[in-house]
Amino acid sequence: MNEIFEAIKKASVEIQKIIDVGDTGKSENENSTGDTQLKLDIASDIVIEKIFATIPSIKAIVSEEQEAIVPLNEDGEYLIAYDPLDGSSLVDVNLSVGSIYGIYKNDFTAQNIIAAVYVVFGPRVEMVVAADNCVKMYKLFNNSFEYIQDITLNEKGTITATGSTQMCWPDHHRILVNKMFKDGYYLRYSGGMVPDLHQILLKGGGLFSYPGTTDKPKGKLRQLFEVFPFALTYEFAGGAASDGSKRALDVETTHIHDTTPCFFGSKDEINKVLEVYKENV
Ligand code: P6P
Repeated sequence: MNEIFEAIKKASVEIQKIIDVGDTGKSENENSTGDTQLKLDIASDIVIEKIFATIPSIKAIVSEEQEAIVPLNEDGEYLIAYDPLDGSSLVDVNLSVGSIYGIYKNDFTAQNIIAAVYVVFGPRVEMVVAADNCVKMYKLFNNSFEYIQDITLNEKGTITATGSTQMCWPDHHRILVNKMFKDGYYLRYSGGMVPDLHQILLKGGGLFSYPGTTDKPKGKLRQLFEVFPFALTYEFAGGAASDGSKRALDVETTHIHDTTPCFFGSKDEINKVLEVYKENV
């Protein structure tokens, strides 16, 4: 799998250059989820696919920016689902964005995810690798990634990141969020999944929530290349991830662009989600 991590490092150096100089305008196209694709999305996707195509161990890829599975090497061992530049519209307001990669074996399902990587493009470029039950962070320095630290979550944290808009929250979700504010949690939400989840990991814990909402009953975030990679990362860091009723990595996938409600956090906060949802749904 090391050659995949090295490939992601190579792609990330290229993507950072695209962010620095790229055209942040809209393209003419939409992706499979109906999002208007930015030129940055497409350019980042092209970089990643080109580099992955040179790695013999990669059998096929799924990209947020492409409708179908892209076969690469018939004898490859790994499948990769990725979001090339999540939250790309935030580049225009100079906020952090990120790439997310889920590495799977045999099939694109939660049960088959074996590793995850995300890269934060912010004041610094940082790469986090979740593999073999641990989470390791690297920082880009002079075109190479240097190991910084392992990441572990406390049992309980202090941050709450609340997705969507209150108008679209179901009542039981509003009860949960209000309870957390009453318990003194700090709201930290940029609208970028990667930096928002990275902050909770580095600050020791809390809760990121993107529930089923009145406008998106099945949630907004995509299973294969957003939810499952972060669910694995949070579990390997000693936290947990849920869809509001069960473990996020027990969610069934029927289509490669499926979404799911999702909650990522320290164990105490995820237990709180399950408790409040069970009592109020
Ligand atoms: P909302 C960005 O568009 C994204 O896909 C994730 O990065 C982020 O967590 C979420 O959408 C934000 O969605 O509805 O809260 O603006």
